[in-house]
Amino acid sequence: MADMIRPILIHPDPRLKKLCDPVAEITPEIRQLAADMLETMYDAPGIGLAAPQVGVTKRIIVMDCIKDGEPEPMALVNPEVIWASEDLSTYEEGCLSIPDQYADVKRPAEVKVRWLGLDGEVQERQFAGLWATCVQHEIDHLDGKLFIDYLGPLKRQMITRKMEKLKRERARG
Ligand code: K1U
Ligand code: ZN
Repeated sequence: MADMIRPILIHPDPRLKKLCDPVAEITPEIRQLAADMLETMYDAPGIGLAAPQVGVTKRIIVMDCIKDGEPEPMALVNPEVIWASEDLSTYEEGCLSIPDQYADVKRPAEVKVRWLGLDGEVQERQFAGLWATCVQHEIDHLDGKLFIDYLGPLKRQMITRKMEKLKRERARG
């Protein structure tokens, strides 16, 4: 089947708050979902995307943090952080489910992640820089956590109200 751009859910949505289910087996449906997610991410455009953002509450993320040069699309099934550095780094994060809102978030500067590849092989890699920020942001999505959950309640509430307004406007057409 041809790859498909799927609609991205906008916060607040109960599917973005769910703990996602592990993937039991790499099937053709899982491979198609990963391909659709990459298509959706590049179209947005974004540097990452998690399955719940397209309404599928399974533990799958895609990423490509290469700014210039050859694209490096990655699909990670059941990703888990198995090591995190003590040193932290701050990045002004955005989210395709919270359009046009950005805020500084502090996270471990480097993380080692284990996941299942689409070939069914277990893989491990240490991420640094933007890749480390992005992979942690995407794994948070699988645990129902958004970058605004790291902010204070007033800032979080202000952004949530803006998103409710945006959704009302989009619904009116
Ligand atoms: O998960 C998402 O919502 C995707 C998000 C990932 C992310 C961005 C910044 C820090 C951590 C994680 C995005 O891709 S937002 C869009 C974005 O960052 C971007 C868009 C176009 C060019 C470059 C970056
Ligand atoms: Zn996001």
